[in-house]
Amino acid sequence: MLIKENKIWDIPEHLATPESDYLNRRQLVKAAGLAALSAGASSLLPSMAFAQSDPTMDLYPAKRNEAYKLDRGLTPEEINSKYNNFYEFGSHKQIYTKAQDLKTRPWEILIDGLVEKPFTIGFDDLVRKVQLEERLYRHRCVEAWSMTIPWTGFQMSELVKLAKPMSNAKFIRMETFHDPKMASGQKQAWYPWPYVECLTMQEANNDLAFLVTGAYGKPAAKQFGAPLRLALPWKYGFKSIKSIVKFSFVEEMPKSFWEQLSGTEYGFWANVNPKYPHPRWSQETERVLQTGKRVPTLIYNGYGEQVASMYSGLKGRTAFY
Ligand SMILES: Nc1nc2c(c(=O)[nH]1)N[C@H]1C(S)=C(S)[C@@H](COP(=O)(O)O)O[C@H]1N2
Ligand SMILES: [Mo]
Repeated sequence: MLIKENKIWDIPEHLATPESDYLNRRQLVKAAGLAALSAGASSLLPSMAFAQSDPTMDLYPAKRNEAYKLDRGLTPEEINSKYNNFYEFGSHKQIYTKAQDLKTRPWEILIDGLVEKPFTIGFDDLVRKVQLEERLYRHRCVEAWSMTIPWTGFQMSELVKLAKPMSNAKFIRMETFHDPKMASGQKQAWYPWPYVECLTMQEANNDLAFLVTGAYGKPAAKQFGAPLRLALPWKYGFKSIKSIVKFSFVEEMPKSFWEQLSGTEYGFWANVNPKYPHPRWSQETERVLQTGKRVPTLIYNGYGEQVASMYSGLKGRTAFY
């Protein structure tokens, strides 16, 4: 969480290049196949071996939804896959090796609380009940670094529809698996496991709220929070909970994992805003992974048009920490 004080640069020319120039999808898929063939090569990504035997492989690559555009290049897969936050496997950034211990099948998801009828659904059934698409999203961690990712997944509103919530449901509380034998980070008893995150019903039904099943044109690598994680690009990254096993529809505002640890630093809303510093560092700029550059941070991470109206009733800092 150490932040270096750097000069604010303008967005360099090469970052404004359309992402299509950065990543030709066909080439990428071909490269992935070649890398998998040359097994043993140190450059082989752990995600690739996994993807070969994945039961949902036939669903990839999903069609890209062109409505979701980036203002900067895509972060290369080998950078994204080796710089992650996934505290269940440790509190450093190089957890991709440990994260390979995550067992992603069978994967049962419980939908309960204020719904017509609680139920459990296997991930492989769920993924075939929804419409998968690819979206290019920005991601802004509260630690002031950022990246861009080609996620594959489905709109969270589809899951809400399947759940059939009752009219008194106001929030959705989500939970990550809890298995300290598999995930050694969960042996650290001072953390309030399991990881919990929450949204209002209105936020969950916003078009931008995206449940992720894949990345880079194939099923999600374990370190990305396979087989099902959230992507909320207008909020700080910690809201985008990984490896979800439970969605509970509730009436009272739940407390998240990070809020339990430090409520003044990681509040319920956690909407990106450069004007409101984290109590221990500025949020005015962000380090763009791989580029070595800092760029100005945008309010709602640049997604204000789609989300700002949801927060018109909240005053000042409240909506941001
Ligand atoms: N279950 C769980 N979900 C999590 C985290 C975590 O430690 N555990 N870290 C969060 C944080 S702080 C960030 S920035 C993103 C990181 O996602 P990435 O590793 O795919 O970049 O996941 C979020 N979701
Ligand atoms: Mo984060």
